[in-house]
Amino acid sequence: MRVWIVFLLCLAGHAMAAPTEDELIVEEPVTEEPVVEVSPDVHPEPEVGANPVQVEVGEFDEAIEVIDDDVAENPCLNHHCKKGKVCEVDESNTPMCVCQDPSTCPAAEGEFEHVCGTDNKTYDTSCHFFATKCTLEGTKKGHKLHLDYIGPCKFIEDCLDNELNEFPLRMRDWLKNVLVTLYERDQDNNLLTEKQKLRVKKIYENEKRLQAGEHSLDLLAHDFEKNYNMYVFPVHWQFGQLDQHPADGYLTHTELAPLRAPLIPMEHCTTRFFEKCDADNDKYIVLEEWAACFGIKEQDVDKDLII
Ligand SMILES: *[C@@H]1O[C@H](CO)[C@@H](O)[C@H](O)[C@H]1NC(C)=O
Ligand SMILES: [Ca+2]
Ligand SMILES: [Ca+2]
Repeated sequence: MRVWIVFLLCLAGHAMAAPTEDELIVEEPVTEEPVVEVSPDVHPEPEVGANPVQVEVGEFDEAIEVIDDDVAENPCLNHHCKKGKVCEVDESNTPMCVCQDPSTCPAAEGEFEHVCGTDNKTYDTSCHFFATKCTLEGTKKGHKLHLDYIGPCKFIEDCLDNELNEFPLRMRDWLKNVLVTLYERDQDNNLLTEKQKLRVKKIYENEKRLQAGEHSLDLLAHDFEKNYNMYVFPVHWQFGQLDQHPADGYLTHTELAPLRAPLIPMEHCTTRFFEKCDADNDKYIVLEEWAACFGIKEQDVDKDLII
């Protein structure tokens, strides 16, 4: 249970950090300058107003392109490549993206930068991982290789059936608490849209709401039964947060990564849970599958709730 709270605090920390960092930039633009150098492997700075879960997306999204502010004569300066690739010019000075040599990736500053691939191999940093994946492009091995989780590969114990059933209980409660925390902190910075705020307001102001904290599984199950309606929106909201690249109603492995990757080392049922979520086993999780995973009834699945 404790790990969920830590995770929540980490995410909430991001939400808090974003505006503070921005204020610093506004007040002291000079001190920020040396850090402005942008390269594909630098972790993107959280934007003000970005959702904390979303903030992490850049780290895992293979399709996301890094925006470089410098525009100059070098055609590469304005040419964006996806993760794992760098820009090079050919003989006619035309920019093109080629696989990055993993040895040119900045060295890891610590074990926390290591990532574990679905090949159960530890990569020094996500840069090393994506550069390696790029060199395997077009091969079956490369197609199957994904970033599995944050941190070095480790032994992850099997998830037992009864543990698997507990997982959504805690995750649902956690999603609800993330939203309420965002709402509480959202007085000035728009982490939520007006529509979303109204929906969370109802949860926030409900006196019967189970407060954040450690709760027994019995209590969580009881609360879900009694206050079912409070869980419907948070489950939809999380789907919308993840389904962004593109927002097409399908969650890919890459889109799920910002939620899944940090969770796996802490919660050994994560992988099995999301595998089971893809009920028809087509590698995509659609809203209906997602909602069912969290115990939301079919008749309460509503695409309009995501907006
Ligand atoms: C993955 O690697 C770790 C560390 O090397 C090892 O302990 C673990 O058993 C491996 N897992 C699988 C499924 O092979
Ligand atoms: Ca999508
Ligand atoms: Ca599916």
